[in-house]
Amino acid sequence: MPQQLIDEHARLTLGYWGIRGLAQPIRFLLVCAQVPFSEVRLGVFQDGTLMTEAQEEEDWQSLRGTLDMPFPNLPYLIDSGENPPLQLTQSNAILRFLARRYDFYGDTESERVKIDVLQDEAYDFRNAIINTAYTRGDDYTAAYEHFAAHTLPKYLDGFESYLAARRNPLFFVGSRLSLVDFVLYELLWQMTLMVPVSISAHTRPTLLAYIQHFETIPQIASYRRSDNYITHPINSPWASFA
Ligand SMILES: N[C@@H](CCC(=O)N[C@@H](CS)C(=O)NCC(=O)O)C(=O)O
Repeated sequence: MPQQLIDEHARLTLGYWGIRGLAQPIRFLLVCAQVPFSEVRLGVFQDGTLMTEAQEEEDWQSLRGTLDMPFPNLPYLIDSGENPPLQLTQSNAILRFLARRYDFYGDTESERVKIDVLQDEAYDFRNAIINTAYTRGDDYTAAYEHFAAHTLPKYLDGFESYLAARRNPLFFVGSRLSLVDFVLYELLWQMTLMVPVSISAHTRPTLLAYIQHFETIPQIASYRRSDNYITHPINSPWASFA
């Protein structure tokens, strides 16, 4: 049985592994929207202890069979306030749905285009991170070195110069939070741990200031101190970078 974090005022339920992964930007968005949500966290027992790889797969397969969705996957979101309940998968579709509903999708068509481009750029970046983080065994060292020397600088330099050229470099689009801030903060924060020198006052000061500002947003600051906040694992516990 997966861990259930029930908020009795919630009409939304987010299902995912008990890790940050693809769900973390969705969690940040809901927290900033101040919307109550329940969570089903797979791979974790109710008391918070981790399951084995075999147990977590069994946990997911038995839940999967109960989901009424055309493409069952993790993360999923169920809105039981709709009739019939709205059920959706695909992390980016979930983010866009919530961003439209809770006003994190820009103010103009030009901003929405920028958000869409950045969301896809971020997804490419994440796939590169994941390919490295999940390279297991002896191959990890070479994969990591290649990532740190070639792949990472390409993405981080892109984001650094994009933000540095903006009038308001504390947000990726416009002058307020949009869905891409939840996605990009998560990936940039991860990089401060995976490749520590990659974002610092000397290397990429605009990205560092961006991360620091995001963490001062009151809802984010209090979420980071809460019991439900996951600091680790970022990826599956059995990944090389977890
Ligand atoms: N494109 C999908 C990818 C979803 C995905 O790969 N989910 C992983 C966890 S990060 C999973 O374990 N899915 C369950 C499965 O593959 O059966 C998304 O963005 O939501």
